[in-house]
Amino acid sequence: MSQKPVYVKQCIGLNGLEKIILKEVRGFSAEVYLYGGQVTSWKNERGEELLFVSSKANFKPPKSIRGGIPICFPQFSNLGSLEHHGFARNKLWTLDPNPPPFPTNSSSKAFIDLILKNSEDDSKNWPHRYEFRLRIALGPTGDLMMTSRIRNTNKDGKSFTFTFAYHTYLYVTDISEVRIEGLETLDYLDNLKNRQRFTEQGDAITFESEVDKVYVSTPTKIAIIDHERKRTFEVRKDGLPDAVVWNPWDKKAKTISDLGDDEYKNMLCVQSACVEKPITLKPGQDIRRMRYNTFFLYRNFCSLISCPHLLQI
Ligand code: TA6
Repeated sequence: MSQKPVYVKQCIGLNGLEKIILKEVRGFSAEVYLYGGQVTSWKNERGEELLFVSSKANFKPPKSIRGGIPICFPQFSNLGSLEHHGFARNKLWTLDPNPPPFPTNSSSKAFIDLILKNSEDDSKNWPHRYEFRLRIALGPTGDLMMTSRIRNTNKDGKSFTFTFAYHTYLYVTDISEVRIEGLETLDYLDNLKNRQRFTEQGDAITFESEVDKVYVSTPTKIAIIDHERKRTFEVRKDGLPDAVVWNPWDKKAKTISDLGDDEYKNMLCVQSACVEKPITLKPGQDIRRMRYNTFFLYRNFCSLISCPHLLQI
């Protein structure tokens, strides 16, 4: 008798931290740590890693894990008294044992819901009650889908405001041979120049020095083309108007203790985000439309990939 496939498996990862493995029958897989609610691995059917995680990453609280897909909430960057990129990436999330089912027209069985709620700790710098439900799913064709639902559960009648990003580190073969399509001619805020606003000139975006830009009002589809590996990542997003592009290049990389000196060559952050116009939620209100799908396309097989159903949770 053939064994039933296991789509979701809970186990112990590095330094005793709990992690969950998602697997699809054709061999695609992803790994998620409860610490940070962070995806740390996403592999195609050939077992090739698609995300970058630094060889010097600390899988040890309270530092966040350098690589994969950190969740930046309730702030992206460094505004006010909160820690850089917010606290969600430094928290232990819980696994919902009974997540609401996927819509019937989606065949994904490899998915989990993680939950993060306010704690005493957060209250010092961000005195709000919230419930953050993060669905992470591996589609039957290997695409990675993330959906965030954030609800204001304040009992004191207060609204709260936040910014957000899926801080995705993609693995690239050689950053000098990578091109991004979909952001050309758009406005961006340059983090290297005090967030001044500029307009991107020219064709596709390529890399030859440090880049740290917040592209605003971006299209729902962005392509990242890795020439060396003949691979294209396609990002599709909804409810996340901005896209942050970051590569520290050589000098900055040397100042980041949990990043190897040369590792900048193999990483590119393309983040689906909401930065320029923060989101405000009234008590009882929630936002469900912060969706993010990433596909990998091998150039010859592009036409085989179609957009899966976007889920409602
Ligand atoms: O997303 C770009 C950025 O905000 C950069 O300015 C850079 O500092 C990076 O994130 C990493 O931040 P982290 O707090 O993870 O070291």
